[in-house]
Amino acid sequence: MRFRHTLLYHSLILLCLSADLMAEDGYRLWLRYDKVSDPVMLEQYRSRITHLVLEDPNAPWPLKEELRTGLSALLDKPVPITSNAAQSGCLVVGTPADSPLIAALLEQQELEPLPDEGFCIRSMKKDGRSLIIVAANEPAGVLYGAFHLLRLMQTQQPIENLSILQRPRIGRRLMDHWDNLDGTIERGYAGRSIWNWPDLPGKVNPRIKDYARANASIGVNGIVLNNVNSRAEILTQEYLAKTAAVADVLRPWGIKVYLSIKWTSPMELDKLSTADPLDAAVRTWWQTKAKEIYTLIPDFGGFLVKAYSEGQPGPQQYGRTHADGANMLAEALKPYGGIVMWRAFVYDLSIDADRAKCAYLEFTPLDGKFAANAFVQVKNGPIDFQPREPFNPLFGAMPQTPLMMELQITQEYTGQAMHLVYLAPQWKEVLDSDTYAKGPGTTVARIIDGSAEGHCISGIAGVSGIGDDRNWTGHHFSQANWYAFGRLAWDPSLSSEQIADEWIRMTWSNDPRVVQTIGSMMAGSWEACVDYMTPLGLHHLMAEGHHYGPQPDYVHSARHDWSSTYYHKADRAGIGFDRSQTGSGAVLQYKPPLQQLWGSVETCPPELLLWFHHVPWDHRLQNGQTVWQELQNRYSRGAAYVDGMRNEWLALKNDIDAERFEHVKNRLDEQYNNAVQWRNVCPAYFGQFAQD
Ligand code: BDP
Repeated sequence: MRFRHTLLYHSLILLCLSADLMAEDGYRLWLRYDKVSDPVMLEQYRSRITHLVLEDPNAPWPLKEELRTGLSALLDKPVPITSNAAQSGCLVVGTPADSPLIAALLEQQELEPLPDEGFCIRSMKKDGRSLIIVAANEPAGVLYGAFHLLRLMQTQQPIENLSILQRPRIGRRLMDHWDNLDGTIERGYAGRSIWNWPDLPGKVNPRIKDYARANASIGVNGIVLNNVNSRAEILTQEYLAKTAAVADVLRPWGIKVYLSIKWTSPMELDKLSTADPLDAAVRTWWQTKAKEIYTLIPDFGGFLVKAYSEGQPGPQQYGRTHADGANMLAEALKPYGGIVMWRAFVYDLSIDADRAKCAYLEFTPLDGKFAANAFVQVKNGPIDFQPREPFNPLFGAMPQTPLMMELQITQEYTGQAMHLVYLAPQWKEVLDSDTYAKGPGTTVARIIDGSAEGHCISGIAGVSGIGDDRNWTGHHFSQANWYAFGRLAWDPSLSSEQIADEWIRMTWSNDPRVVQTIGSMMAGSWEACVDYMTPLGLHHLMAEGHHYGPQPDYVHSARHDWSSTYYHKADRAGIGFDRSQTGSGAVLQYKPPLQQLWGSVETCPPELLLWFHHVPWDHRLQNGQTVWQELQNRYSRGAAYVDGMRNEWLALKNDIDAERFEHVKNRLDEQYNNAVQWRNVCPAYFGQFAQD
C-alpha cells in the first residue's frame, strides 16, 4: 500500500514537472525543437543525420547538449554521438584544432578557408559516405553553425546540398540591460531582473544559462549587465564577484560581460577628491580597478558610459571633454583588450535650443580624438527611440571614430509589453538609410559595420528589457524583436520579412496558413504604431514619465524639451517642428542631397514632414489631402490595423495552443483600446488649432 502511494506520488510529481516543462508559456522562445511536422522533410533529415560526430571527447558541453537534444527532438529519435565519421549520415562538428577530419579537409582544400568568426556548413561525399560538416575556427563559431543547422530544420528547409559560409558583419553584438541593483529594470516591462543580484555569487539563477543559450542562437556575443544610469556599487569587490559568477555562466556560450560605470566611482568608492580624467590619482584608480576586474574575469568586455547626460556626472564637470573621459577608461582597459562604449545620448540645451541637434554639435568636433579601443555609442535617431525618427546625423559625420549603434528592443515608446509591434522594419529603415557620407550607397549599416570608413572594430547594442516573466519579454511577440535584433546584428542585409518568417516557423508553426497570417500581422505592425501614435513625423507625444498612451498637451514646468508641445508646436498657423534651414537648421546636419530633399516642404517625404517642418493645416500633400485630413486619416488607419490584427489572430484559434492564444488575444484587445485612445485624444487635441 505504502509502495503504491509512493508510486502514485512520484507519477504525480512527474506529471506536474512535465506539464510545467511543456507549458506553453513562451519560455522556450524560438528554441522549441518540436518534432518536424512535414513527413518528407523529416525523412530527409533522418536519412542525412544518423550520427553526431564530435572527434574531441572534450567538445564544449553547450555544443554537445544543444545538438544532442535539438536533433533528437526534431527528428524524434535518438541521434548517438560518436567520435569518428565511419558511416554515411554523419554530422561532423568542430574546429580544425579539435577535429582531425576538418583539419584534413582544410588542408586538402575540400573546405574553403574558414572565416575568423562565423562558420561553414557543407554537405559532401567522402569515400562513399555522405557527410555534413559544420566547421569554424573558434568554438563560438561552431556553436553558431550548429544553431544555424538546427534553424534550417526548425524552419523545414532542405539540407541536401548545403554550402554555407557565414561571418558576422558586426563584431560586437550586445544586449544592454538597464537592470538596477535592486532588481528593478528601467524601461523593462517583463518583470524583474534575471540576475538576482542578492543571491549571487553563491546561487546563480538557472535562467541565466537559458538566456545565454537563446542569445548564442542568434549570435549575440556580449551583455551589459546593468543600467546606464549606473551606481558606483557595481564596481565594488562584492558586485565584481557577482559579475564574475554571471560571466562564468555566459562564457561557454561565447558571451562576454560588460558593465555600465558611474563617472564618479573613484570619489564614491574610495573618497578621491575628484573624478577629473586628467588627474593622475584618478587614472591610477581606474587602472587598478581594471586590473582587479580582469583578475576575476579575464575576458571582461569593457565599460559602457552615460556621462553628463540626464543628471549623470561626467568629465565636463572638470572642464574636460567626452574624449578625455573615454580615453582615460580606454587606457585602463587596453592592456587586457577591453573596450569603452561612450554614449552620445546628450542634449544640453545650452548648446542648442533644438534637442535633435545637440549630440552632433558636441561630438563631431571630437572626431579623431578618441582612443582606438573606444566606441561612441549612438542611438538610431537624434531624439530618443521614438516610433519613427530619421537616422541620427552622427552616422557618417565622425569618419575617424567607430560608432556603435544603440537600438531599443524593449518597447518604451512603442506600446511596451502591451502592443504587438514588430520593430525589424524600423531598424531596417535606419540601417538601409543612405548617409551619403562617402557618396551614394554609404548606408548606416556600412558605417556601423566599419566597412565604409575602414574601422577594425564594430558594434551594435540593443536595450534588452528582458525580465523574469516566464516568456522573457512580457508579450510573446516582443520575443520577435529580440530575435530580429540578433539576426540583424549578425547580418544587417537580412530582410525583416525573412527574419519574421524564420521566427514564426520556430516559435509558432510551420503551417503555411499560420506563417502567412502572422507574417502579415507583423509586417505592418510598426507602421501602424507610427500611425496611431505619431504619424507624419510627429514625435514625443507620450504621457509623461511612463511613456504609455497619449498626452499631446503635456507641458513640463522646468524643461520645455520634456514637453509634448515643444515637439509638435501646434498652433493656429500649423503643426510641426521647423528644422529646415530657416528653422533650427537641424536638417543641415545631414549631407546633401538629404539637406535639400528633407529641407524642402515640397520634397520632404510625408513620414518626416512634421519632424522637419512647421506646415499650415491646409498644406496639401502629394496625395491631395491636407495635413489636417491626412493626420486624422493616419490615426484612424493605425487603429484600424490593430482591429484587423485582432481578427486575423482570432482566425488562428485552432492553430495555436490555448495558453499563448489567449495571452496574445488579450494583449491585442488592450492594444486596440490604447490605439483608439491615441486616435481619439490626438486629433481632438490638434482639432482645437486646425482649420478644415
Ligand atoms: C530614455 C529613457 C531613460 C534612459 C535614457 C537613456 O527614457 O529611462 O535613461 O533613455 O538612454 O529613452 O539614457
